[in-house]
Amino acid sequence: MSYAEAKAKYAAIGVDTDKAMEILKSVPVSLHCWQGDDVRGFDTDPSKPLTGGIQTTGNYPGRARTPEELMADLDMVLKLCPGTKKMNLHASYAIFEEGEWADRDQLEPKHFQKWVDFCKERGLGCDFNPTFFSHPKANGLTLSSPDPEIRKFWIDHGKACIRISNYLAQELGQPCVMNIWTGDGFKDIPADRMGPRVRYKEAIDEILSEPFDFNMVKPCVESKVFGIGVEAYTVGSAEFSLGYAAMNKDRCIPLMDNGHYHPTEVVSDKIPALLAFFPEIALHITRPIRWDSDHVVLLDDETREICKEIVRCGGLEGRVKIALDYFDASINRIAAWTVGLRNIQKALLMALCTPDFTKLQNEDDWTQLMVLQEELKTMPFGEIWEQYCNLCGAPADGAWFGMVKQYESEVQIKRG
Ligand code: RNT
Ligand code: ZN
Repeated sequence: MSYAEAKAKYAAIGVDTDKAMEILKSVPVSLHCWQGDDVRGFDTDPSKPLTGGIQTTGNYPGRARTPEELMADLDMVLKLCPGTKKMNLHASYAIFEEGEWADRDQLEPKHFQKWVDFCKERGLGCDFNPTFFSHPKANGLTLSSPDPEIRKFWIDHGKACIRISNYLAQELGQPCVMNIWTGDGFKDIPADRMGPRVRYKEAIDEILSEPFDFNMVKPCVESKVFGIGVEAYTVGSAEFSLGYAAMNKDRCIPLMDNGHYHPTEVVSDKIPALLAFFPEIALHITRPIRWDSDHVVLLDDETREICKEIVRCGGLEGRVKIALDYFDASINRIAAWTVGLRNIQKALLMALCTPDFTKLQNEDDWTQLMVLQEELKTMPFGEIWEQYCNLCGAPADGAWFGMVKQYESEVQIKRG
């Protein structure tokens, strides 16, 4: 089937596929740098395990070990995926001069200048994350620590990250979403659940007292339900984070990661709930299997439903900040990155090629709604997707994996 034939089929159900592609082309999706090196970063000993309740598993060869390798790998992903991308960095990806090093509380914009150059050359915006994990001072609580010195260290880190986010936003001329996530919590039943939360609240208040323009720097708070080694209690729980964002709407937005809820809860349903109250929300899209396992995003039902809600709720006009957050070390990392990002693009395009069935719902015509929604699943979407890839100058399905295999044998496999 040709694109023209597929387009006609969609037109018959009231969908303008050209318009769908036009809209999607300019929607930024934030690409997490940390899939390329298993969340290790450049500022700590790469042989130390990750802390903070996150984990990568697998030992596939070819992990990027230096900024140059990571940037080269990112270039592959950027080339292999259609659509508008934005970079997403963690503070631990600071790039130091030979012999230079700065601890997290001393980080400066200059440590991200090479990333700014990278983004400028490619016309990308950049999002940012303070790194409250994988550090000697992050062995227990960070922002919620009862130890004032530890707490101050991490508050200073948060403030430094506001300044860096502002630098990224100003240099690149695009808002910078700065996400605050900590793994603060306890393995076993705490004696005091309130103290850490009050300290966490006050610490975020202090971080956000660092001056910034909310039009350019968009601080978020990301909630979580539990982590490995942090099973009994999470300081930044769903209610805590949502409460914080709701009480600080003039300077903070809530971030939902779909790996951070109980298994039968769905973020797709939470999107309109939050958008009824917040002008802007942020998402980390991932694939949890039984826990927050951060598997590569597939074109599965919930990914499609999340994208459907983003589109249906007007999220593409900037109200929903879309970012990826998964890390698999057991398969080729460039393929992992690419599969996930292409799937988000596919799911968004599918959502944009879905007729608005609101009228059927309002008329209580659930029979027809089911029939039409089911028939949509066998529409010739592949042709629309291929056309979109062509339009964006990205390879079609079937044409990109060979390039990854070639790069793997020529570049990645030769890394130690
Ligand atoms: C961890 C959170 C957090 C991290 C990244 C690396 O559970 O999802 O967003 O994955 O900051
Ligand atoms: Zn996340």
